[in-house]
Amino acid sequence: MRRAKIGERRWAGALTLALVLSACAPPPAPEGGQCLSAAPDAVPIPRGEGRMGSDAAYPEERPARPVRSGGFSIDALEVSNAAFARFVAATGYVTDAERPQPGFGVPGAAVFTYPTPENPSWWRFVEGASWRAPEGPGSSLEGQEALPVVQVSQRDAAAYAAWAGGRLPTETEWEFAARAGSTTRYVWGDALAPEGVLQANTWQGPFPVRNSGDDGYLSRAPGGCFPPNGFGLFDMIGNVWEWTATPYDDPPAEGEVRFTIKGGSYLCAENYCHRFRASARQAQEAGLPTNHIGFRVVYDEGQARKG
Ligand SMILES: [Ca+2]
Repeated sequence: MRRAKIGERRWAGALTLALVLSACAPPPAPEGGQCLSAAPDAVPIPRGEGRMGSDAAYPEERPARPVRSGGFSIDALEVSNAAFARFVAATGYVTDAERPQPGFGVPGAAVFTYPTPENPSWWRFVEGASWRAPEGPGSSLEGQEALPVVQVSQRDAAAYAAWAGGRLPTETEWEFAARAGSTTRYVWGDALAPEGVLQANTWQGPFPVRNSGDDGYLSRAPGGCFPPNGFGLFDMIGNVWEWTATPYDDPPAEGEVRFTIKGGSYLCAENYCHRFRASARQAQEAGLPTNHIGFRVVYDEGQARKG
């Protein structure tokens, strides 16, 4: 009974976000559009000192502070549908979205939907949505093997990571890897679209009513379609948010544990969720899968990627 109430509350929160709109001109379209044809090996991240957080962005990113991290390897790409399918085939794992959802009593997950005057929310619970059908019944993974897996809970992501021989990154590890030593506003520089070229899969146009797709994608993109960061990691920024192992609330809040997600997604726009930056962070309830959150895996020294 208590679980149902938690579920109702979390969904009510997700579904009643207010619309915040402002006018902004999208940057010019990128050129090329070359994507990787195969997933690279995990990338070793050297130990070192860096910065974390920001005093010049959202309050939750404060304070800017020095950190030491590195000494692990991290997937060069977000975990793909093909990789997650191998995990499920090998283990028989059943994801949280494939089980009855708290407050609803049926399997399903949150799906982004363009708002209408009748329904101004952009997150809707869709019965039957899961990693196999990210947008719900009628959607599938056909032709989407290289796209990042979504509709996975934090538990699902951690289970995959363990099977793959690693674990989810902490927030510090993730941000250290994403920055790759950069100190600029974005990991690629101070301009969102240097020389007119967009550097990540985000949203162009006024969110949530119109996505111009100027970056080439209206939704998720295959891994590795945008330039890598200084460590050779792709899509740390944008495409899908990424689960970490770091709880968001300190001390823990009442109710379901919320974890920190990083990097922003294809739904982050200049006028809303300006979180396509390494220090940006957001809270996500551990058991709430959506179609804009995925993950990648880190491997400690001596561990090798499996699967
Ligand atoms: Ca990402």
